[in-house]
Amino acid sequence: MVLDDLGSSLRGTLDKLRGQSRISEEDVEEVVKEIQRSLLSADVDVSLVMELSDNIEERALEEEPPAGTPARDFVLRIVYEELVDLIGESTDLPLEGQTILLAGLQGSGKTTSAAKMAWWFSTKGLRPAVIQTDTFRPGAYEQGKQMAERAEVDFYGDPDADDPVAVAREGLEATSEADVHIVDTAGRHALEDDLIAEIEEIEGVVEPDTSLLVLDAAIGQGAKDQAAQFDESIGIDGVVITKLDGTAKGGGALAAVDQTDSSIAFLGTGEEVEDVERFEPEGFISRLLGMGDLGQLAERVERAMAETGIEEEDDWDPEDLLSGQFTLNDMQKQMEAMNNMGPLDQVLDMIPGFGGGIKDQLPDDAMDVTQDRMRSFSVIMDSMTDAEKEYPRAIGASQIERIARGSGTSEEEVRELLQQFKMMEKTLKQFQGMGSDKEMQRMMKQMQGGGGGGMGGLGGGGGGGPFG
Ligand SMILES: Nc1nc2c(ncn2[C@@H]2O[C@H](COP(=O)(O)OP(=O)(O)OP(=O)(O)O)[C@@H](O)[C@H]2O)c(=O)[nH]1
Ligand SMILES: [Mg+2]
Repeated sequence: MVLDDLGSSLRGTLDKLRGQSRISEEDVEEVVKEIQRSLLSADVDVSLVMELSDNIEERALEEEPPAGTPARDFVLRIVYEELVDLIGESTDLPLEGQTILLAGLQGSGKTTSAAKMAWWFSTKGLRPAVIQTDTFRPGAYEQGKQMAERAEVDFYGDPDADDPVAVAREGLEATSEADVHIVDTAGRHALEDDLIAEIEEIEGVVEPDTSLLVLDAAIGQGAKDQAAQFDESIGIDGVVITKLDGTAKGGGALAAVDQTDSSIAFLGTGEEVEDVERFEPEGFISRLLGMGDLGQLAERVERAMAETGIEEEDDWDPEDLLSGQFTLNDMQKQMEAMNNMGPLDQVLDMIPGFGGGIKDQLPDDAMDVTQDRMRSFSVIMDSMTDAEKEYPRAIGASQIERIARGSGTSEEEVRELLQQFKMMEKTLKQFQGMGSDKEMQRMMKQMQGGGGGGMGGLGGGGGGGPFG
């Protein structure tokens, strides 16, 4: 995937900041250098890299982190925001009738992408048609026809024609019953005047709603000039990056996005018509930075808060689980909210730093709170004082008796709740401990070499969704 390497190296650098509350100039420099290295090795345009890193450096040094925000999170957010700013939203393609024109050099993947996109629109309930205007390359008609058949979409082409503009005109008429028209064009080895002239003419006849530039993921610094040329002649609204299933990172295409002030529409990830993804910047960058799926997390938290009536100012955040101030009060809120968010192990997946199987090391029963138990826990906590919820460790036998009586439950159930609380607290503490590099390395070593020695208390396997 694009920029995948950036994720791992950058994550390593950022993890060094874990546990620090202030960030030094040297730290910022190191992070910025790492970002530069990664982006450059992913073929991202040099001037673009410089601009991006300047912005990150400036903001990291000048902006004041919100109170209580760890340095790592603060920098992570800046890096994230700057990348979102650079890459932007996915190219707007409404799910309705429209005409899309594909442009690009020879072999960039236009014909394949035309069929893929047609297939994609057909999965959305629309009726697409592919129009093959490539009269330049022998075999183009046959290839386009076969791809369209595989995608099970309408197709128009003329194997004997030699005027692409006429084919485009006839194609639109012949496929007038289709909703979405995708017009494929011929490519050339390099940017040549006749290619530009031809596509300008086709554009004039087709009058596309959207013109997409198709780029091979392996494209390097040449992307910028190509994008500028096509943008000048027909106007580029978005980019399709193909062959991301190969080794190339696709970073070069970002220059085209920047140059045309456009965005990425689709990613091609294979030779079959189904090997296509709509580009999603948030999930993409979140994964890239090892931040879990930020967009999805924000959405879920929002929904959960709406459903449980937790007010915004309560500021409930799954990351509180790792903040060290875990109280019964939190547990009550969190359990309610999580109940609406789905299984705890899924929620943990979305917390930065919790991916990569770390949460699989949680003991099964730490997460094992069934719906029924949660309900009874909630009733029990309603009979506790605020002080008791803040300092559950101070709850003694006489209070247990009172709480059981007040909530109509048994003392055993109250003890069970306190037990559960301790277990969650302990587990979370363990993960907070992993924050420091040394501690993490020590645990990793034990896990790898020691036959599970040091981690002996922790069972493997995530365990089924306890809250679901
Ligand atoms: N692995 C992989 N191969 C792809 C992808 N997209 C296209 N290809 C392959 O790349 C080659 C060129 O793709 P085409 O779709 O023919 O490219 P084009 O831009 O139409 O080429 P011209 O019509 O000659 O300009 C073909 O062999 C495709 O199978 C992709 O996402 N992944
Ligand atoms: Mg083609």
